[in-house]
Amino acid sequence: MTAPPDDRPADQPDDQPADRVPTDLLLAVDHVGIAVPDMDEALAFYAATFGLHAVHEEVNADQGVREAMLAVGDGATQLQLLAPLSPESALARFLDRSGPGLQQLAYRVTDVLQASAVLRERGLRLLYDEARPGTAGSRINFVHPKDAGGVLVELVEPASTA
Ligand code: KFV
Repeated sequence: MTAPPDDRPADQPDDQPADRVPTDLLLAVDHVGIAVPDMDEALAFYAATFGLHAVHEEVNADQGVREAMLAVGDGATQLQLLAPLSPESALARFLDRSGPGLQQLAYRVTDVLQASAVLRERGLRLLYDEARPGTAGSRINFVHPKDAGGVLVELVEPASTA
Protein backbone atom coordinates (compact mmCIF):
# COMPACT_ATOMS: atom_id res chain seq x y z
CA MET A 1 0.00 0.00 0.00
CA THR A 2 1.36 3.43 -0.93
CA ALA A 3 1.63 6.10 1.74
CA PRO A 4 -1.38 8.46 1.88
CA PRO A 5 -0.85 12.14 1.06
CA ASP A 6 0.10 14.30 4.05
CA ASP A 7 -3.39 15.78 4.50
CA ARG A 8 -5.13 12.40 4.69
CA PRO A 9 -5.79 10.79 8.08
CA ALA A 10 -3.47 7.84 8.62
CA ASP A 11 -6.44 5.43 8.98
CA GLN A 12 -8.14 6.51 5.73
CA PRO A 13 -7.85 3.94 2.90
CA ASP A 14 -5.87 5.30 -0.04
CA ASP A 15 -8.59 4.38 -2.59
CA GLN A 16 -10.90 7.07 -1.13
CA PRO A 17 -10.48 10.78 -1.88
CA ALA A 18 -9.17 12.81 1.03
CA ASP A 19 -12.13 15.23 0.79
CA ARG A 20 -14.91 12.63 0.72
CA VAL A 21 -18.12 13.56 2.55
CA PRO A 22 -18.33 11.92 5.97
CA THR A 23 -20.84 9.06 5.86
CA ASP A 24 -22.45 10.31 9.06
CA LEU A 25 -23.16 13.79 7.67
CA LEU A 26 -26.89 12.92 7.58
CA LEU A 27 -28.08 10.91 10.58
CA ALA A 28 -31.68 10.11 9.63
CA VAL A 29 -34.73 11.33 7.78
CA ASP A 30 -36.11 13.60 10.47
CA HIS A 31 -39.35 14.51 8.78
CA VAL A 32 -41.13 14.96 5.49
CA GLY A 33 -42.87 18.30 4.99
CA ILE A 34 -46.25 18.54 3.32
CA ALA A 35 -47.80 21.84 2.28
CA VAL A 36 -51.47 22.18 3.16
CA PRO A 37 -53.75 25.15 2.60
CA ASP A 38 -55.81 24.55 5.75
CA MET A 39 -54.23 23.04 8.88
CA ASP A 40 -57.43 22.09 10.67
CA GLU A 41 -58.78 20.29 7.61
CA ALA A 42 -55.45 18.53 7.08
CA LEU A 43 -55.24 17.38 10.71
CA ALA A 44 -58.77 15.97 10.49
CA PHE A 45 -57.93 14.21 7.21
CA TYR A 46 -54.73 12.58 8.50
CA ALA A 47 -56.45 11.43 11.71
CA ALA A 48 -59.52 10.02 9.96
CA THR A 49 -57.65 8.50 7.00
CA PHE A 50 -54.27 7.35 8.31
CA GLY A 51 -54.77 7.38 12.08
CA LEU A 52 -51.93 9.91 12.42
CA HIS A 53 -52.12 12.52 15.16
CA ALA A 54 -50.23 15.67 16.03
CA VAL A 55 -47.61 15.23 18.74
CA HIS A 56 -46.44 18.84 18.50
CA GLU A 57 -47.85 22.08 17.07
CA GLU A 58 -46.38 25.54 16.79
CA VAL A 59 -46.32 28.75 14.81
CA ASN A 60 -42.99 29.71 13.26
CA ALA A 61 -43.34 33.38 12.33
CA ASP A 62 -39.78 33.50 10.94
CA GLN A 63 -40.75 30.84 8.36
CA GLY A 64 -44.29 32.13 7.91
CA VAL A 65 -45.91 28.81 8.81
CA ARG A 66 -48.23 27.09 11.20
CA GLU A 67 -46.98 23.55 11.60
CA ALA A 68 -47.95 20.23 13.11
CA MET A 69 -45.69 17.21 13.59
CA LEU A 70 -47.45 13.85 13.22
CA ALA A 71 -45.80 10.74 14.63
CA VAL A 72 -45.61 7.77 12.28
CA GLY A 73 -45.05 4.45 14.09
CA ASP A 74 -42.51 5.01 16.84
CA GLY A 75 -42.16 8.64 15.76
CA ALA A 76 -38.52 8.31 14.71
CA THR A 77 -39.56 9.85 11.40
CA GLN A 78 -42.38 12.36 11.46
CA LEU A 79 -44.72 14.02 9.03
CA GLN A 80 -44.75 17.80 9.15
CA LEU A 81 -47.89 19.55 7.99
CA LEU A 82 -47.18 23.15 6.96
CA ALA A 83 -49.81 25.84 6.41
CA PRO A 84 -48.95 29.41 5.39
CA LEU A 85 -49.44 32.31 7.80
CA SER A 86 -49.65 34.86 4.99
CA PRO A 87 -49.77 35.06 1.18
CA GLU A 88 -46.17 36.37 1.19
CA SER A 89 -44.63 33.29 2.84
CA ALA A 90 -42.44 30.85 0.90
CA LEU A 91 -45.02 28.20 1.66
CA ALA A 92 -47.85 30.24 0.13
CA ARG A 93 -45.75 30.66 -3.03
CA PHE A 94 -45.23 26.89 -3.13
CA LEU A 95 -48.97 26.24 -2.76
CA ASP A 96 -49.79 28.79 -5.47
CA ARG A 97 -47.35 27.20 -7.88
CA SER A 98 -47.55 23.49 -7.06
CA GLY A 99 -50.67 23.01 -4.96
CA PRO A 100 -50.79 20.88 -1.80
CA GLY A 101 -48.24 18.09 -1.49
CA LEU A 102 -44.65 17.17 -0.68
CA GLN A 103 -42.69 20.37 -0.07
CA GLN A 104 -39.46 19.25 1.61
CA LEU A 105 -37.32 16.39 2.89
CA ALA A 106 -35.59 17.06 6.20
CA TYR A 107 -32.44 15.26 7.35
CA ARG A 108 -31.29 15.22 10.95
CA VAL A 109 -27.70 16.38 11.46
CA THR A 110 -25.44 16.72 14.47
CA ASP A 111 -24.31 20.25 13.68
CA VAL A 112 -26.26 22.32 11.15
CA LEU A 113 -23.47 24.86 10.68
CA GLN A 114 -20.93 22.16 9.95
CA ALA A 115 -23.28 20.25 7.62
CA SER A 116 -24.11 23.49 5.79
CA ALA A 117 -20.40 24.23 5.38
CA VAL A 118 -19.69 20.77 3.95
CA LEU A 119 -22.48 21.11 1.39
CA ARG A 120 -21.57 24.73 0.56
CA GLU A 121 -18.01 23.57 -0.08
CA ARG A 122 -19.44 21.20 -2.67
CA GLY A 123 -21.09 24.05 -4.51
CA LEU A 124 -24.63 23.75 -3.20
CA ARG A 125 -26.54 26.92 -2.34
CA LEU A 126 -27.58 27.03 1.31
CA LEU A 127 -30.48 29.43 1.83
CA TYR A 128 -29.14 30.99 5.03
CA ASP A 129 -25.68 32.08 6.18
CA GLU A 130 -26.60 31.27 9.78
CA ALA A 131 -28.88 28.63 11.26
CA ARG A 132 -32.50 29.70 11.78
CA PRO A 133 -34.99 28.59 14.44
CA GLY A 134 -36.91 25.42 13.52
CA THR A 135 -39.42 23.08 15.08
CA ALA A 136 -39.24 22.55 18.86
CA GLY A 137 -36.07 24.56 19.39
CA SER A 138 -34.14 22.94 16.54
CA ARG A 139 -31.72 24.84 14.29
CA ILE A 140 -32.29 24.59 10.57
CA ASN A 141 -31.02 25.49 7.13
CA PHE A 142 -32.12 24.54 3.61
CA VAL A 143 -30.41 23.51 0.38
CA HIS A 144 -31.94 25.19 -2.67
CA PRO A 145 -34.09 22.64 -4.52
CA LYS A 146 -32.39 23.46 -7.82
CA ASP A 147 -29.09 22.22 -6.33
CA ALA A 148 -30.56 19.02 -4.89
CA GLY A 149 -32.29 17.32 -7.77
CA GLY A 150 -35.53 19.28 -7.40
CA VAL A 151 -35.93 18.53 -3.69
CA LEU A 152 -36.00 21.24 -1.04
CA VAL A 153 -33.63 19.68 1.51
CA GLU A 154 -33.80 20.82 5.11
CA LEU A 155 -30.99 20.21 7.60
CA VAL A 156 -32.23 19.88 11.19
CA GLU A 157 -30.08 19.99 14.28
CA PRO A 158 -32.46 18.97 17.08
CA ALA A 159 -32.61 21.00 20.27
CA SER A 160 -30.06 19.81 22.79
CA THR A 161 -31.57 17.34 25.24
CA ALA A 162 -28.76 17.95 27.72
N1 KFV B 1 -39.50 21.90 -3.90
C1 KFV B 1 -39.02 21.77 -5.17
N2 KFV B 1 -38.84 22.81 -6.00
C2 KFV B 1 -39.16 24.03 -5.54
C3 KFV B 1 -39.64 24.24 -4.23
C4 KFV B 1 -39.81 23.11 -3.40
N3 KFV B 1 -40.28 23.21 -2.15
N4 KFV B 1 -39.84 25.56 -4.04
C5 KFV B 1 -39.49 26.15 -5.20
N5 KFV B 1 -39.09 25.24 -6.09
C6 KFV B 1 -38.65 25.47 -7.45
C7 KFV B 1 -39.64 26.32 -8.22
O1 KFV B 1 -40.65 25.50 -8.78
C8 KFV B 1 -38.76 26.97 -9.26
O2 KFV B 1 -38.56 26.06 -10.30
C9 KFV B 1 -37.43 27.15 -8.54
O3 KFV B 1 -37.47 26.25 -7.42
C10 KFV B 1 -37.13 28.55 -8.04
O4 KFV B 1 -38.25 29.04 -7.49
O5 KFV B 1 -38.27 25.25 -12.60
P1 KFV B 1 -38.64 26.49 -11.84
O6 KFV B 1 -40.03 26.96 -12.06
O7 KFV B 1 -37.61 27.60 -11.98
P2 KFV B 1 -38.32 30.47 -6.83
O8 KFV B 1 -37.00 30.94 -6.32
O9 KFV B 1 -39.09 31.35 -7.73
O10 KFV B 1 -39.25 30.04 -5.65
P3 KFV B 1 -39.53 30.69 -4.33
O11 KFV B 1 -40.78 30.05 -3.87
O12 KFV B 1 -39.48 32.19 -4.39
O13 KFV B 1 -38.32 30.23 -3.40
C11 KFV B 1 -37.94 28.88 -3.29
C12 KFV B 1 -37.23 28.68 -1.94
C13 KFV B 1 -36.77 27.25 -1.83
C14 KFV B 1 -36.01 29.63 -1.92
C15 KFV B 1 -38.26 29.05 -0.83
O14 KFV B 1 -39.34 28.16 -0.87
C16 KFV B 1 -37.65 29.01 0.53
O15 KFV B 1 -37.01 29.99 0.99
N6 KFV B 1 -37.82 27.85 1.25
C17 KFV B 1 -37.21 27.65 2.56
C18 KFV B 1 -38.14 28.03 3.65
C19 KFV B 1 -39.38 27.18 3.74
O16 KFV B 1 -39.68 26.41 2.83
N7 KFV B 1 -40.10 27.31 4.89
C20 KFV B 1 -41.30 26.57 5.12
C21 KFV B 1 -41.00 25.39 5.94
S1 KFV B 1 -40.60 25.81 7.62
C22 KFV B 1 -39.94 24.41 8.27
O17 KFV B 1 -39.76 23.45 7.58
C23 KFV B 1 -39.60 24.41 9.70
C24 KFV B 1 -39.94 25.60 10.50
N8 KFV B 1 -38.97 23.35 10.28
O18 KFV B 1 -38.42 23.47 11.41
O19 KFV B 1 -38.91 22.23 9.72
